[in-house]
Amino acid sequence: MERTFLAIKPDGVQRGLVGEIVRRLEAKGFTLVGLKLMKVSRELAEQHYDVHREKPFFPGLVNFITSGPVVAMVWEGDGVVASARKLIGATNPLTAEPGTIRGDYGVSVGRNLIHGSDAVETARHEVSLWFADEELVSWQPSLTSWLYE
Ligand code: DAT
Ligand code: MG
Repeated sequence: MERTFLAIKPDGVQRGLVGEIVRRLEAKGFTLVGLKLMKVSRELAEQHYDVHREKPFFPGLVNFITSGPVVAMVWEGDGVVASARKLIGATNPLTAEPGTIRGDYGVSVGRNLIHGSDAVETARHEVSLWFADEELVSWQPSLTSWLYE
């Protein structure tokens, strides 16, 4: 089963949106297999955002993600990587569609509430960067037969 890495950023935690964001993913039918609240180290932040290292917004991005607690999560489900990106919405909350997390709750690209892996390969890398194997729980929700044909 496909897995993706999602992280509620410090703005989402400070604004009390953890429950709402988790609720949306649960309600969609995805399965939570890993969850932890953490203060992100500068080293982890820089590794996580390595592809953006040369961008002008990189220092601000690293400062922001290390500025307060983050909720790191792994979610599982058929097609969860692309689908979670759709639930999250476009990078800039001002242009993100209403109905998406960023579209409903954000107004600025530097405060866009949540990270989601952008591809299956990236997800594999990010899950292993943020979680040890023993922190992930494989389980079969009893609802499965009502979610999948
Ligand atoms: P996404 O988070 O939608 O995958 P991304 O990978 O292009 O977007 O960028 C990573 C994060 O960097 C993004 O969530 C917010 C920040 N960011 C991106 N573009 C930015 C910009 N032009 N100015 C400020 N921050 C930006
Ligand atoms: Mg990205």
